[in-house]
Amino acid sequence: MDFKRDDFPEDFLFGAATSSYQIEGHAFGGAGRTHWDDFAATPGNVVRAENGAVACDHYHRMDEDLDLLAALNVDVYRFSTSWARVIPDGRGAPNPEGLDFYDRLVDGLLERKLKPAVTLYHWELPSPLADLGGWRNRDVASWLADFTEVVMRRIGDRVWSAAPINEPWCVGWLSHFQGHHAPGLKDIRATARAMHHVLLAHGRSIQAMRALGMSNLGAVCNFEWAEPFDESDEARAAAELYDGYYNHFFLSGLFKGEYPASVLKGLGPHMPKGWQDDFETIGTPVDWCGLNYYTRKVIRPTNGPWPAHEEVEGPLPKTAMGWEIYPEGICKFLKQTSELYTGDLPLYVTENGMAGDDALASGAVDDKARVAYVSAHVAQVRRAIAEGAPVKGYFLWSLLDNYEWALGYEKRFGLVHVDFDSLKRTPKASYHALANALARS
Ligand code: IFM
Repeated sequence: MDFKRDDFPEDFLFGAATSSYQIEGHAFGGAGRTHWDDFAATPGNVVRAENGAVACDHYHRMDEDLDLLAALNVDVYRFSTSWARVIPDGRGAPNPEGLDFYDRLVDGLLERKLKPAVTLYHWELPSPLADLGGWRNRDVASWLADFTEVVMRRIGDRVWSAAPINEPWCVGWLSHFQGHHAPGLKDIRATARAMHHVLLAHGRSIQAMRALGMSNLGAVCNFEWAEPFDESDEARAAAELYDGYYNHFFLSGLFKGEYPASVLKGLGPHMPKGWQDDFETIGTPVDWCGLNYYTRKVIRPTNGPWPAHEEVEGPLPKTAMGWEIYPEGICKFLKQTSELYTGDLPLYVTENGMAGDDALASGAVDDKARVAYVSAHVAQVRRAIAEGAPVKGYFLWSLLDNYEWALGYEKRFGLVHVDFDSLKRTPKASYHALANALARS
């Protein structure tokens, strides 16, 4: 890496991130069924119909993985709790084994002097709640608040930070409009409801944690820079609309108590009754804001129905996801977020990283491309700080190669290679480079 810990302010934190369904092994420990199990079992949804039943078997290999984190010299571990592991039916009786697992995880982190940063929901909705309409049902806000209380009554006294939901755009748009993620809907009415309810649930979950006396609570959104295909007014408007429902809808709801007019033009008629009255709950104050950033998209107009645009392949070098590498975007979003929405509130880059063609050769993985990607993005984080953005941390996605959702185990984002047959972990060159960069002198 071409940076060192000393290049950053004393209180700047480095971390690594994962999520429950992507690494734990959902078949273990009494976890209930989730809509990802159902989605993956439906032909055509996921590469090779793979699911998270075993994943990285982190459930049984937690100590080995926490040792890897500690030796990486990071300060924070961002992980998520599986709703169906803790409450197998989504509501009702908790699973003691599930709560014990997260209890051990938090203690294991603290023993290693790592800060536990928990996300309550990273996408594996319990199937019985999906049966009731999932994110389309307004009651999801109460269900999430109840789940929050069960988890935080157990670990809330020891976590360093907490956020209710990872990437509301993925929960709302990607899963209900594009159908790429569970529950795999392509339905504008479902989308409008899910995009609003995800924020309502966020607010209720924050309130539940405040009621328990917790602090350092935040929101984590994802961002993609939207680039117009050409100079035309039509292309510019298409990119602005993409920017609206991807990058502004959620921040605007959380921090301004309104949704962008351009997005309401399409979603407005499908919003749930009385949505305008929910902003007080949605805007329940938070202590920080997290940004997940990977790429930009080039957008061109089409003649179809709203939103009447499409993504086209851009000219920049790409990762194994086919995503353009555009480090400047991370600086732009950090500055824009503080300027337009969050002011002095601490910002964290809660995810950044890349999928690579990371083959094992003679027991090692020489992922130079990832070292270059991380170095370039971290340089832009430094630039954002120099230009006034209150950025307090940067977290790598991901510690381990893991279940990349609809792409199964094909795409490798890890600093640590995982052989999905033997489950052997092999730290990649990027892991060693990051450990060196973060070593305290
Ligand atoms: O793997 C995902 C993660 O679950 C959420 N953010 C983006 C990552 C890479 O696609």
